[in-house]
Amino acid sequence: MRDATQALIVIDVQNDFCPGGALAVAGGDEVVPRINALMDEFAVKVLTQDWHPADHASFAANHPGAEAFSLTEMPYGPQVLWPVHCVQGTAGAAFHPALRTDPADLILRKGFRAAIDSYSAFFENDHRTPTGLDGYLKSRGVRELTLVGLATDFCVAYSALDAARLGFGVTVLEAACRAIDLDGSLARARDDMRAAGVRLEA
Ligand code: VGL
Ligand code: ZN
Repeated sequence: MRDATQALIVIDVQNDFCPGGALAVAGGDEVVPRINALMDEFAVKVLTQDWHPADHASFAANHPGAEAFSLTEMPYGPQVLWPVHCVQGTAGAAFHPALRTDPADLILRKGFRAAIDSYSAFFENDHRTPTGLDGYLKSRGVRELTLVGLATDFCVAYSALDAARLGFGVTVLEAACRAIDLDGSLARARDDMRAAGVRLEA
């Protein structure tokens, strides 16, 4: 068991990101056994949940004529338009049924404002609106984070980059992550994470 300065952050292990889901990540469900085992190693455990209203601006369906996986410009910068996914209260937004959720100390929901997406568990995509997770972790004395989950190149990477910027020591366990890999996004995310001092481990 690691000490209470170390937290496990499990990003978005939800049905819509697993095979058969609305925004399925290849092998997304394969991360579950490793994550379940890791829960016993950490004193502090946080799960995040992508949690969008049906009228969310990140959904291509809410931009007439736009294709899923195309890019648009939002007031806060470029934004990928996704298939409708992780709508609040739907089966797709639920955690993978085999994921252990009972050991979690905190379940943090993000992306619940219609006008702004939130890949990171720390800040929405304007890089300014906080989710509150930084304060939660620091007030509990956490200094080191281990990140796992979905997807490596979006919500995991954005969370890792913000966490490093906020002063946490950050490790991403890549074997317990899976990527979307849209137009080279995985290679870019790995480069960005390494450059920010994030440790990438198998
Ligand atoms: C995610 C795209 C859209 C993720 C969430 O969890 O990586 N990706 N919403
Ligand atoms: Zn989303």
